Amino acid sequence: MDRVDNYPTRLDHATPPIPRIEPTVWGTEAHGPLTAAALNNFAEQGYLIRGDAVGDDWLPPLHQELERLAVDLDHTDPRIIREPGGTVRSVFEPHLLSDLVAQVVELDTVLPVARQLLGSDVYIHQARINFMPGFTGTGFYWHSDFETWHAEDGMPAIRAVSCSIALTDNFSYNGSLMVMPGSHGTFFPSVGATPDNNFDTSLIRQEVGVPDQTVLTKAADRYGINQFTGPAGTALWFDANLLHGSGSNITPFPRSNVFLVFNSVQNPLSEPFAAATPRPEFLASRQVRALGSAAANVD
Ligand code: 6CS
Ligand code: FE
Repeated sequence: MDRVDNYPTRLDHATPPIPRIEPTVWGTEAHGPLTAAALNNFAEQGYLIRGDAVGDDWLPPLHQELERLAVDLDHTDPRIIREPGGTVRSVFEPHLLSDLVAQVVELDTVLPVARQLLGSDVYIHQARINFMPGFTGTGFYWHSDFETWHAEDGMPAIRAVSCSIALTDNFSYNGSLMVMPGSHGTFFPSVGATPDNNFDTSLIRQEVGVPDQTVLTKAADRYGINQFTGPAGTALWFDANLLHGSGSNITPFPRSNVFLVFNSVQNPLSEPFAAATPRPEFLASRQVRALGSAAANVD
């Protein structure tokens, strides 16, 4: 039986933007800590910022864990992504490599928010630490995460959310994340087939699957651009399909964040929609195990 692809992308010709089919918010005020006003704001903007996702007391041990991971991991481990100059850019699966990061996933300030937004039990689709080191941290070009997760990982629907927790102060000038508020309501197909083993390069510099400059110009005119800044411990929650990116960091101040991507257990990965082979488990988990003890109080 041919499956339905609601978001065809990476074709050999340009196709028009596709209005989003799924809701952005699946749960209600009764299902978690976010108020109806916060949920409405997330539905409209595609993101929200919550202070104190991790308390100040968590930050020193988390920093030590980050340093340990960057040093302890075998330098050939594929989960370590390095900047062109050799400094560590990202480490994937930190929640499996560090008990402390695993505890962050299940904090009352984290897991219940993911369940409420996605209206179901959730699991970690992908987790990473982005180090964005001082002076050498290079940015991430504009993109929708869902475009990659749909094309290369086989994520069927837009029912996933990212939680980016600042582990260092995120200033406007040290490579902070930029978002186009409201852009999550439209899927922007890209042109060009996925090369084999695309992730060998896309995690350093994504070139395939990104909107072209005409689309980005129209999107920026329509939605504007907001920057995520905040003290260490602040969380940025953003919808899987929100256009975002970040500049490089030429300041002495690192911008380290831990990214936790929650996917609904109702939205398990299937075969890639626009790639020859699925990406490895550390980039896109196919082990759908509902997080936390109590089953979510949502249907
Ligand atoms: O390819 C991915 O899954 C990752 N790439 C980017 C630029 N953001 C989302 C995700 O972590
Ligand atoms: Fe991204």
